[in-house]
Amino acid sequence: MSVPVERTKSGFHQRRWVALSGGVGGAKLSLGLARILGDRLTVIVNTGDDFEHLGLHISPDVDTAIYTLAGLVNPETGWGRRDETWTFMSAIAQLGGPTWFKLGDADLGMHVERTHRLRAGESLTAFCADACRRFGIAACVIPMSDDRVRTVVDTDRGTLAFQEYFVREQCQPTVRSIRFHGAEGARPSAPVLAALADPELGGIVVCPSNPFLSIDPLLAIPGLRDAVLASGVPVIAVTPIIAGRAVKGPAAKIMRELGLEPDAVSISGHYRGLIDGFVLDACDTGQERQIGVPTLVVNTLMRTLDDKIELARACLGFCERLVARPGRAQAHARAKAGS
Ligand code: FO1
Repeated sequence: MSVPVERTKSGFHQRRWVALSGGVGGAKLSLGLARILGDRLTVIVNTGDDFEHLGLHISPDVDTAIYTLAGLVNPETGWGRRDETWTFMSAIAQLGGPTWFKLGDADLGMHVERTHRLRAGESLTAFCADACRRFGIAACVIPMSDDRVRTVVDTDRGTLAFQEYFVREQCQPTVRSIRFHGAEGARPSAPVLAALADPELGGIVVCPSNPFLSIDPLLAIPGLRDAVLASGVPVIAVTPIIAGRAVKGPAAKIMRELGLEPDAVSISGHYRGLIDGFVLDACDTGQERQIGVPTLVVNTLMRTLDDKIELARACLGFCERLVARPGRAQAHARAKAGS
């Protein structure tokens, strides 16, 4: 059954909405939200995964968001572009260069142009806005900051830069801790702060991205975390764990390594003090009793576009039924001090 895109103007359309997102899982829900909200959606994206590779500035989660919203993403991987060719990678391999991080030919255009424009003094935020316009994306995709933040993973095989851990080592090392270099001194850009302080803001949706690797880098930027806490609108989070397993990626493995049970209760606990509501999967019915905020139990697995739109609509409706808890900033500070 096809889910109708909103035709009549419901409450959703009167307001603006913010999604906080990492890579593939976050982009899927962002696409559902974008189909309903169009230019009333701002997606604030993790840049802790960014790195310099082969002389290029790679911004994987931002590109995943842009390609997904533009309908250009590779449906098999969830990252990179569909119908990609790999001549550049073959040439690098022939010359004995590094091939562990795969850059397709069309994708390469994004990295080359971005690197060139950043070196010419353009901000990452401005480049993303221009790319969105050129790809015909109505929603705003904004990097969390124009300042350099780099996720590093302390493991049993030493400290690894994020992409070394994630792609080169295939998330095999055991994680001991995760840090976000530069986050303490980083500032959210003006568009990030404007989106979070918009008087028309209806709510903030924390996408089903890996909380530890993909959402924590955003929240580690003090100005961004404070803007979310001060927003005065409901904040909800969607679980990336279904029946004890991550839909994609190493979230469940990392949780076990950090001494946490990989379930919805732990994920909601991780966001304690930040969120006013939590969305868990129907497979995990029963866990809502252990979650200390109002819950919504729905299908959170997004296989089709209809699934994405349906989950997005459920999230917006849930958000509209919630009120932002007064004293959220203080509650969050207490939760962090106690954890
Ligand atoms: N992920 C992989 O597992 N292997 C790759 O070779 C790879 C290349 C790649 C190139 C461009 C891009 O935008 C993303 C890419 N990703 C790749 C995905 C990316 O490393 C991760 O999914 C995210 O950083 C985690 O959200």
